[in-house]
Amino acid sequence: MTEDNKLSFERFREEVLNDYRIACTSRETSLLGRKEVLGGKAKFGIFGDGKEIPQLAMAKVFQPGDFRSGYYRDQTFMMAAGLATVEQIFAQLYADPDPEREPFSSGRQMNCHFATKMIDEKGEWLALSELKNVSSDIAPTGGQMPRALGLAFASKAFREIEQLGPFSNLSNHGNEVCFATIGDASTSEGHFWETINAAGVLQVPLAVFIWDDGYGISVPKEYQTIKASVSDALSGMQKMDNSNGINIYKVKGWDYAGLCETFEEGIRQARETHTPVLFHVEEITQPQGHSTSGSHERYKSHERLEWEKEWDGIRKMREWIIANALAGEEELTAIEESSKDKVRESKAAAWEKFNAPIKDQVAKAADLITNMAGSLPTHQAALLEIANGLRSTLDPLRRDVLKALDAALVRAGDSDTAYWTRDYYNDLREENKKLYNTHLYSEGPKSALQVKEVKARFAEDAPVVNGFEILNKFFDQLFDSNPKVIAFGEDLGYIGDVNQGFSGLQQKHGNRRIFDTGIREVTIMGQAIGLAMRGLRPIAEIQYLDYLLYGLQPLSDDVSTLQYRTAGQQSCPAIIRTRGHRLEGIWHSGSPMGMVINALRGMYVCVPRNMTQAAGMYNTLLRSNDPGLVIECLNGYRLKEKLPSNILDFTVPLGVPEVIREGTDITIVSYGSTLRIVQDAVQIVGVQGTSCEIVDIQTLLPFDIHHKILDSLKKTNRILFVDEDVPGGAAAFMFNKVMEEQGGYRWLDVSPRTITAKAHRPAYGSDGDYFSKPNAEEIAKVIREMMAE
Ligand SMILES: Cc1ncc(C[n+]2csc(CCOP(=O)(O)OP(=O)(O)O)c2C)c(N)n1
Ligand SMILES: [Mg+2]
Repeated sequence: MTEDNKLSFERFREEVLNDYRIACTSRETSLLGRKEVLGGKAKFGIFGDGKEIPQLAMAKVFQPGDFRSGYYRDQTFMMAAGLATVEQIFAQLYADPDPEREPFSSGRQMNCHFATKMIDEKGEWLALSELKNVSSDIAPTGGQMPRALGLAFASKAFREIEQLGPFSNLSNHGNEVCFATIGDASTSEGHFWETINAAGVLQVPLAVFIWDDGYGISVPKEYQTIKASVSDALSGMQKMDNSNGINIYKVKGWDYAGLCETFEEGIRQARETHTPVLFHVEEITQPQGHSTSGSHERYKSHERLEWEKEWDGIRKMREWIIANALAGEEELTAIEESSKDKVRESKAAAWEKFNAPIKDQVAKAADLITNMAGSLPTHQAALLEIANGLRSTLDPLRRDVLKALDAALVRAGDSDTAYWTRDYYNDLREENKKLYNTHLYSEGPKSALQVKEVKARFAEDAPVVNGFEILNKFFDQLFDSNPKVIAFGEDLGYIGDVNQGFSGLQQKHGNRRIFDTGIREVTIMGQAIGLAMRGLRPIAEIQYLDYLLYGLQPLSDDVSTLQYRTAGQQSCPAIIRTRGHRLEGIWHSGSPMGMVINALRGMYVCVPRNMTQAAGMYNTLLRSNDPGLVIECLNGYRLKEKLPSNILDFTVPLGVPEVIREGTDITIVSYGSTLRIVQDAVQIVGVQGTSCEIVDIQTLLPFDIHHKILDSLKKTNRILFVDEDVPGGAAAFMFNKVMEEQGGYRWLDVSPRTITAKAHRPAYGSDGDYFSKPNAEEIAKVIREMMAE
């Protein structure tokens, strides 16, 4: 052996032993983690035992700039990539809300749901091209796949859109690969198939790692997958020399050397040629079963359990190290022992640090209550019992402190001696609010609510054009001025969307920035998510509001929760554009706004009455980090509107209703297409002299943040909420907001009403519409009744 050879052998040996150490450390983390849950120190545990070896290999090819979109089995990858410590993993297991100690979710997510910081406190993107990036994990199985497609697709955008060249902080010419991990059973989800098909069509650097342990909780893969093999089932998607498609590899989960080799080859191709790759990693085990919620002895055969022991990846890696003379028995045993010690120490440190602030709170609260007891003889015994109860609580939590303080304050009433206790109680309430109730939306300068209002201006001779032409002119100027904007959807590219908002714009701005997609709403949303998380500004279209349901899951589970679940470390400023409310038939005139706003807390929901307002809302959203849904009026594209002269610069503030008709007798609150029906009704009652004030709420989320509706109600003392949703839908939401939150009930002379569509979907044809949706005559009748009451 030459000196050089010796050196490289020694380096190789060290790398392997270091990997072995990480594998042992990770395994011990899983074993002790489960014990912590069963012993009552944590509520739930799910771990990556059995998946250690492939994740070591995966981490080797994961480079700065790359992204991971995975699921709860990836702790070994996180450790090997230098993105998680054992102490942090235990901090998350204990739900430590401190962002320093639990950097993935500040205690908001279950354990092994990882993330890395992508934006700073001001909402500016970090230099992602230099960082190893982990998009925040979610629990819904397969939910990581649409996002993974989008993260990979962003690389394609950065490589192919010339104007994005200067953003080297975000991408290095699109060389970044998105690593998606998924379990064998989760590949049964439609999300998986839709993603793989789209990736194969689009040719994006997506690398999918399937951890095949043969089970989805208790259900074996024979019940999940054709031929019980996802790679066999996918084989027709294999890329050929003259076709698109994906590269498919099969590799054994215990074969350390084979895994390293296979991943290196597949990832190299994905990085260079943007060919998606799928690694079917078979023969993986689950030493402790699925999670702390069950035991796999209940559903796995004796033979299977024995097989899992024999084919345990760490055991196989150990055998391989010895067979290749990289280390001996003794050296490996020493590594195993020291790994165990390290995990034990880290676990203890995490527990200690998690408890320290709570212990302080317990001590302070108990002292305050004890002091109060001294000056309140009638309640002394009860107060001392509360204080002592708190002091002797085993493993107390923040809520125990608050419960004790609350109980003590109830006893003390408004006595002066309770002053400091009350003060402390209020401080803690504020502190806990910060820990648990922040970051649903963007906070700070990138909040959509911080965007300054700029009013639309109209020249004296402003042209009056069709609604769609307003949008078309707006999008044209937008694409001229903002290189980060990308728009896509079904029929959006070549024909410029079904209502011509983008007509002619693909020809002008290029098919890399404005393009058609397949009919696949889930992954259209995924593309939007990935692009937005990587610092671009996607406008993704759902062709009709009725089909938003197909894309609702990623918006609800992923987009809407992202800022909250990362405590503000990641943002997804995607804009989802759709059209709805009123046209024809069961699936082209829906207005399921209650469903939308209940599913999408964490997004803003804009319901513009015309296309000018829509443009202003797009402008507002584009200046912020908040994700938004904009629902254009399907029957409004051919209505005439005046073209503003500052179409790219004016903004519609979110959460600020507009009084579009002043009146003194009754306030009618509505939005979108329904406003035109309301206007007809107002004409009818006007004949009899009733003066109606019409308020356009403009956005459902946020809703009337300055209580402008209350101002109107104070004047008219009558209020009616009208929309086209089902009974109890968004009209009930508006009613609740004004009555309860704004205290509107105090200003009522007659009982408030809602008018909605019928509970069934709207029937086809003009009569179907008239008798399914609210109509002008019906609204007029209710107004008359309210005036007579
Ligand atoms: C949409 C959805 N359905 C059901 C569940 C409950 N669930 C959590 S994990 C799991 C099984 C997943 O199995 P697999 O994909 O093979 O991953 P593994 O846990 O075996 O690594 C199920 C059914 C879920 N989290 N999300
Ligand atoms: Mg499985």
